[in-house]
Amino acid sequence: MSITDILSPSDIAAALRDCQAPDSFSPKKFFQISGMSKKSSSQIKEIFRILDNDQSGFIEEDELKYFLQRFECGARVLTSSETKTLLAAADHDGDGKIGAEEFQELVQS
Ligand SMILES: [Ca+2]
Repeated sequence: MSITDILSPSDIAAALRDCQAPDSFSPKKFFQISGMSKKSSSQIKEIFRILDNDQSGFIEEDELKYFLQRFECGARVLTSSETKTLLAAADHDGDGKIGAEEFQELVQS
């Protein structure tokens, strides 16, 4: 499964263009522009599996750094403040990582 099986390449490109400048990444905007917020729960779970690079069942802080590169390999890495903001937005149980359900809530909120 590749991310472009779920999202259109032009929507991904538009979402990445919107956050090209360091510290301009907004999770909510990114999920809207990329089309993710309109996907079904099972499609969002597939995206989660792609973002969970080591298949641990969670997206950890070190994986969040490379979040944009899972959408397009030439994209930039997230800054440490963007990583922390994204983690804080999703991590409701405070375990320092994002589970599949937390990710789905974040994307669909
Ligand atoms: Ca992981």
